[in-house]
This record gives sequence, C-alpha cells and structure tokens, in this order.
Amino acid sequence: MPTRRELLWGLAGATVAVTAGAVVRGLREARDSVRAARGGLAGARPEGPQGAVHSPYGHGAEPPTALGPAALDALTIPPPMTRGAVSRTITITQRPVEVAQGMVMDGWTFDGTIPGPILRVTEGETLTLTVRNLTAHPHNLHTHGAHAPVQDGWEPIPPGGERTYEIAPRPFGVYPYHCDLVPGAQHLGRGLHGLMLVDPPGGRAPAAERVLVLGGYDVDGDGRSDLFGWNGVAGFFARHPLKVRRGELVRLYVANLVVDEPVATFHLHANTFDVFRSGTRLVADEHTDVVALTVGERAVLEMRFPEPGRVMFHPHQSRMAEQGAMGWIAIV
Ligand SMILES: [Cu+2]
Repeated sequence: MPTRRELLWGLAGATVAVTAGAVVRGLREARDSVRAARGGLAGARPEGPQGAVHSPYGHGAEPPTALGPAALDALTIPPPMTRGAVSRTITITQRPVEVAQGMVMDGWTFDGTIPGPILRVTEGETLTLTVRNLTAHPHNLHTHGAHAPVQDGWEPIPPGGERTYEIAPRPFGVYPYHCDLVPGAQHLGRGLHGLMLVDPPGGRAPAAERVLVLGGYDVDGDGRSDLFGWNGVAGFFARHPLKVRRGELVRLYVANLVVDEPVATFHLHANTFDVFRSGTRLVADEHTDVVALTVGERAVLEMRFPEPGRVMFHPHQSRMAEQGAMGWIAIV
C-alpha cells in the first residue's frame, strides 16, 4: 500500500491542461485513496515531490514551472489610489487552478484567479460591483466593512444570475470580500475571496505597496487544506521573491483567509515593522516582527530595509510555512 505522502504527491504528474471532468475524477480518486489510507494529510509530507528532501528553508511546495516571476503581479501589486467612483464587473467561474506544481484544485474563482482581483476605492467614494455567477451553484459576493445593509451581499446569486451592489465602504482600511454561502470551507476555501483596499481621503505616504493574501488549498477535497500560499500559489514567493529597494518605505497589506485554521501569523526575518490593525487608523498599534491574524483578519504593515539582501517571511505555524507559505523579500 502506498504511503500517505505517495498518495498526495501522486497528483504531481497531472498536467495543467486537464479538463474539468478529469480534475474532478482525479480529486475523487485522491480523496478516496486518502480515506482508504485511514489518515489525514496533516504532517504527512516531510519531503517534497518524488521524495526529494526539501530545502532547509522550508520549501515544502514548488510553484508551477509555467509561472514566471511576474505571474502574480496583478494580485500582488495593488492598482494606484484613485479618486472618484469605481465601477467593475466580477465574474464567478468554476475552473481547475494549479495551486502548486502538478497540484490542481477544483476552484471557484472571482474573475478566474485565487484570490480575486484587488479592489481599491477611496473612503467616501462609491464602489459599484456587478457580480455574474457563471457556475452551476449559487454564490454571492459579500464585502466587509460598513455599508448599507441591503448592499451587504449575503443573498445567494443563482446559477446564471447577476446582482449589482453599490457601496461607499467606510471607514478607510483593508477589508476582505468573499462568498458567504455555507459551507464556508468550500465557498470561501475553494477560492471565492479577495481583498478590498479603502484609502483614507488624504491617502497614505508614498510607498512600495504589496498585497499578500494567505490561503489554504484543499487539493484532495477532504475539507482540510493540504497546501498554503500567498496570493494563490504555494511556494511562489520562495521561488520568486518580492522585490523592494533599500531604504524605501514598504507597505504590506496582509490578510488571513485560511478558513480551516483558527489563526495564522505573519513573521518577518531580520527586520521589524509597524502594525496598523485592519488599516483603519493612521497611528501604528504596535511595532513587532510577528503579527497574529485570525480568520478574515488583516493588517497594514510598514517597514524599511536599510541593507540589501534577502529576508524570509512566513506564518509561524510550521505546517503552513512548510507546506507552501514561506517566501522571500529581496532588497536591491
Ligand atoms: Cu459560493
């Protein structure tokens, strides 16, 4: 009988261009195999694909080789702050998403990506979201923050349906948006989540801004995350570091959207940072090198790197770091 690790990594040979049906069959087979092995996946992978011992720096998952260094830029580098009303259409689709090399999740997505697009609007301005559900299941798009109750987005949008929400999100800060239907482990966990930045009317100081949304990916369909990653891909920032310049102000918008763990932390090596919890005030709440975020919680982190080099970032939860959520920041 194969080991649990062999069962999990048995998916590693799958190609990206598999059909949705093949993905679902593969996931069912993987799930059944795992059940047959009478064990969960937690802690089952001290080694990487094909039995190769992973690096001493915690690279437990490799990103898809087809993804180059800029592949996640749209999900990592926020659009610039804008004045005025913002209007956009978001489409919900079901599609296979390769969350690590050869590891394909049967995803539900906002606009085809996990997480969904970065939304950005200034406090006091109107954000109009038209949401189209092109899947065979009901979904919705619920935004956090203060807004009119009738625009909260909790009602199901039926398959083929469309809803338009008009909100003026307040106060300024960082807010998740996500599908709010049950079970949340599926609707949110399979990819229907993203981040909304609401800028203060006076803006924030100029900085190199990056968004980091922590997700958990249930590849075998057993309801528990097998891999973890920032901005949708396990191991991506271990292979392709975030790049910033020495001395410049760096602002990270960090959110935890792992639904099946009570808490995740963001820990930075070789530096400390100001923490603005939820980004709703302009005075730092604390100065530290590790910040705890429960499910749905987020923070703005600000720092400068005085020396060139590479520094690590990861959740201090070993399982998450070792299964895909370890990354680097390269200071040039
Ligand atoms: Cu949903």
